[in-house]
Amino acid sequence: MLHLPKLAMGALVATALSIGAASAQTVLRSSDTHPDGYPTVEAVKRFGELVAERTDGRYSVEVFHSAQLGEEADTIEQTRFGVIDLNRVSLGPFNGLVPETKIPSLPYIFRSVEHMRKVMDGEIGDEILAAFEPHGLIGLAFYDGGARSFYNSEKPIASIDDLSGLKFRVMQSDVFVDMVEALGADATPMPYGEVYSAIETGVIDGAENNWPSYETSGHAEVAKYYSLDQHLIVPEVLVMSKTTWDTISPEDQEIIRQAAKDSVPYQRELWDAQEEKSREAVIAAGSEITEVDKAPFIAAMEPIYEKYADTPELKDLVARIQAVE
Ligand code: BDP
Repeated sequence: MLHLPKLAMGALVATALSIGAASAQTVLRSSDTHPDGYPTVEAVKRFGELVAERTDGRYSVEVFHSAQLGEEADTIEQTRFGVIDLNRVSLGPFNGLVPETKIPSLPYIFRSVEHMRKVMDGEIGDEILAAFEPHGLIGLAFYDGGARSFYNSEKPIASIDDLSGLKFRVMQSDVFVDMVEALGADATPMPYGEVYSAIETGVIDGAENNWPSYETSGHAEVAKYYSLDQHLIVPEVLVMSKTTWDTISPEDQEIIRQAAKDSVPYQRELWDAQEEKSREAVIAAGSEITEVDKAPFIAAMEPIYEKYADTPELKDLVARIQAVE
């Protein structure tokens, strides 16, 4: 609920009269799979505060965390159709819809988190944000999702050979299915919320994710072997429904874009702290961490690049990302 002082209220009413009542005090609903307090959830809340402040309360944001609005594949569809206004999701589940998102989702495309930040903060990032629009979404900003590594309930993984015969859950994208299969393991795409019980009941042996997700999802409780292969550094993205976007004045659209960008440094600060906290927490709770020689993993990914960077434009995108120092 918004509580505005009288003066601000007067200004709000005047603005509402001049640009149409439909945009007065609109609460934008935003989805996130993560629990309250998670860096992405907190960053979207901060974004909402900036939006409310800068639009004099014409717009505010309510974050529905913990997958209250559904699992990501479903909430993405609902966002495209304007049922949900905003969504914070990994780029992975967009791979089938927005071809450009496949490239920053390729294994080992980024040399480090710093490399990823530099690319996504620059021209290439803006180009990928713009690529959402023909698909009913407006890309607003990228957040950090750290590096993802494999974990499982069976044994420590120190080499590619150790992966053989194990079954891993991946996000819903063919890129990740092929990635796991190229390493000689089996892959099952599955919604995030189903992974815990799938590991617990032995339907799968493990999954792959960053430290904060590994901890906060509880997966660490049922899959204690975590291998630091860091095969993916997939950015997270905040998108808005184009249906909602089109009801917003150009001035407020600009405010919303800027507020999203302005929430990025805050998310990164929270992210860095959370990674460390989660890593320490899972180790204290008994997770066993294995160092991995990444070179053979990187070499095994060559066919994935050939298959998914399958147009001159996408090949060029790979080359341009790799060229960023
Ligand atoms: C987390 C991402 C989240 C994905 C989840 C997953 O933040 O958007 O849903 O991984 O593996 O790291 O599905």
